[in-house]
Amino acid sequence: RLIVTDLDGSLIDHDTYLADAARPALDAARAAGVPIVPCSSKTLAEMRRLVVQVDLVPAPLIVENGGALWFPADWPRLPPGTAALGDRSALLILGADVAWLRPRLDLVAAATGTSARGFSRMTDAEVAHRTGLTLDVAALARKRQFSEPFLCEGDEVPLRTLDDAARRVGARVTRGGRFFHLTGDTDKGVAVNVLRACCPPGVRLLGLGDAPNDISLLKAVDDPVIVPGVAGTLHPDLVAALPLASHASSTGPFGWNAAVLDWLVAT
Ligand code: 2M8
Ligand code: MG
Ligand code: MG
Repeated sequence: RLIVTDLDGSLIDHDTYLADAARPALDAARAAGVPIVPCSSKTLAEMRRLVVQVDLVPAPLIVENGGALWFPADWPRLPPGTAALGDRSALLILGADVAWLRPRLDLVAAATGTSARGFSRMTDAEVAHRTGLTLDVAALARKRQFSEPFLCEGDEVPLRTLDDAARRVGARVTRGGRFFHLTGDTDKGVAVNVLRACCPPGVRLLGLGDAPNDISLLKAVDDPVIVPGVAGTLHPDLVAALPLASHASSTGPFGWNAAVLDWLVAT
């Protein structure tokens, strides 16, 4: 068994970025030897810090909305194409370099007549202000490698319109809790499928997520769970895309905790 989970709004609280309410389920998963694979919009730098803060057992990380799959040192099964990093960890790039993506964000903005403005045009202080992250962590969030988060302030532009324009220039747009994200031709689900292919056959995957960028993740797992958003309601796009998914009973790490404990008992 393996658990693949979104972070913000799922394992960790949308506003406080804490996982405290999920501690019982995190401990139960550790006791049962079930790895937890974080799968997020966050950068590798943010996620490596978070793994230490939440005290997760070393496991692969899916970073920047499926832009890359990272493996800790001595992970037994690496997919083909994975390259060693200096510290004995390893990285498989699935998406596009952010230097390739950034000019394409300007093309998407022009094609859709929007004000799309990415993280590279924001300071650490602005990102901290908009997210509630500390200045240090906001700096880590701006260390993008494979995606560019952006805002279209003042424009009510549908995700579909942005994604269509992005696909015409070889990229994609998805949506997290606060930002749109421009990526290469990848998503969280692509990364989950690569991970599954290098797991022992018959592995059963639980997946948890709360926002549109989690739809592909939830479609790629055996047991999908939709976590309600900040308002306590399920995102309608997720319910429509995943009619058979389970629904967590409450928002963020509280709902995550209950859903994971139930799954560990039932499977
Ligand atoms: C961004 O990601 C979240 C994911 O739901 C969002 O779109 O709201 C990213 O910039 C990520 O790196 C950052 O940690 C997060 C903080 O809220 O925002
Ligand atoms: Mg989320
Ligand atoms: Mg996320």
